[in-house]
Amino acid sequence: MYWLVVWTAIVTWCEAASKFPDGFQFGTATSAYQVEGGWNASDKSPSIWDVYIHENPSAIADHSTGDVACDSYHLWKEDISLARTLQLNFYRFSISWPRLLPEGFSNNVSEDGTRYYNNLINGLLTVGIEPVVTLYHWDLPQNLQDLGGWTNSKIVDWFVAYSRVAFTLFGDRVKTWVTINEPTSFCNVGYETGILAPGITSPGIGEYLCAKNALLSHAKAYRLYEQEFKDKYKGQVGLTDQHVWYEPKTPFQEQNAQMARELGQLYTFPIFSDIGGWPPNIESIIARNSRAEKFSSSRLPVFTEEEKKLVKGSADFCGVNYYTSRLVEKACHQEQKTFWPLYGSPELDLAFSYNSTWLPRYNWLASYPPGIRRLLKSLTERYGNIEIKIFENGFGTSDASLNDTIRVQYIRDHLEQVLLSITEDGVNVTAYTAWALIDNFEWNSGFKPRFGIVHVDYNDPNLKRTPRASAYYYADVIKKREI
Ligand code: PNW
Repeated sequence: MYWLVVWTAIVTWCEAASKFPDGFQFGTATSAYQVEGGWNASDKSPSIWDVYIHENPSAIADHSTGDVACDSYHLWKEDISLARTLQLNFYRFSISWPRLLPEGFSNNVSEDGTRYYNNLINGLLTVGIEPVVTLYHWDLPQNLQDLGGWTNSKIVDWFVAYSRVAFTLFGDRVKTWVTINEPTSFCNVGYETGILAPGITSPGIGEYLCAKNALLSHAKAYRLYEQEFKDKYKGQVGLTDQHVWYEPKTPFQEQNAQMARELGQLYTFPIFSDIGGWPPNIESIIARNSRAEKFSSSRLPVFTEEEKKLVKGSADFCGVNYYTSRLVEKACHQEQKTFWPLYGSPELDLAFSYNSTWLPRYNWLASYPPGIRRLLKSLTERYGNIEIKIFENGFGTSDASLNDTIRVQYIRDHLEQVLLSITEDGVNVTAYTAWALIDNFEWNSGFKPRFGIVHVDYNDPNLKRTPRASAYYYADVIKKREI
């Protein structure tokens, strides 16, 4: 009898330990340029990606374009039925700004664009899946780029006007809004190194102008929702950034790892810290570097007190996209300190690498599941009990096969760490998102990397979608709510 009681207690404890709490939500994600196609359908105007890719075909590994991609512009019903088969709690997709507002400005709202997103939203809701909508996933209207894009402070007004249109049209049904996806990615690759659209190379200047304008755009859109829509629609608004977890390469590098983590907070600290504004250490390092380089003021634009207040607290959740981790050390050679956030930091004089045991690895993506737990813990230690939503996590392969055991393992191992964050570390993480629902256009790597839990046959004129083993695995996790 005694043993039976002990045994039942152990079983119950194990079950509780492997179960996700009630209310925890599982979803998958995609983004407009990566799946929609229909690049010039109806009155849609070109985005910076359409222009960049048509003008620089050699910038893309397989010289492909997102002109057709997965043709979700026409095949959205198929995507919904996949989401339904998987019994997703939510599906995260993005609105193409130039599809909804062909002139970039809010004077002209596209009827076709509106219809397309209404169909998608209503279709998801009909099968019981929550639409989670990203307003900006890197496809800026080209005409706004011609005016400076994210380096022009006027973008704040343009973005808020666009947000107002989206909140007005879809806010009765969309309850979770992501303003901006991964400013760390598009500000750096777009305006620092210039390796992706719009291809502006302005290291140390461009990415910081973009950073400040992205934060203000997000915050003003948040305040708009808070003031004019929240009472009525009761939704949540936040931003999601990509986070790399940094570990010291040797015990002597602990301080350097901390500085890398600090720079990784460029978009999180201004929103969630008590004091607001840029992370102070980073602000002073950039000011010092700028002085040494004979600039008359810091390359990192300052926040006024009013702007700090506007940004501080401007989120109902903290969106986290996590894929990989890095080891940090002082850079010895000039070429080591390039390509923040994956290879090094010119600003901090740091070089990054990965541990050869972090497997599987696909290009930059070295799998290190403990990194997500450490990241979540450090965010919570730093900013208190904030709600965290993991809005992207996933693995790419060059192998297109349906039997993707590597991806199953990657998702399982990361989910396990997320669960430990909840049960052991008390982190308030409420959502997990597998990137991606379907194979799609992976930016400058073209169609070769497969990130989908669902395979897309690009040789088939109908772009047939077929669930992989990872899709069945994930559906089972969602159904049982455990790993
Ligand atoms: C994200 N990193 O980009 C994007 O949001 C997606 O559009 C993209 O397809 C996906 O991840 C897979 O690459 C990232 O440096 C780019 O760790 C770089 C990193 C992470 C995500």
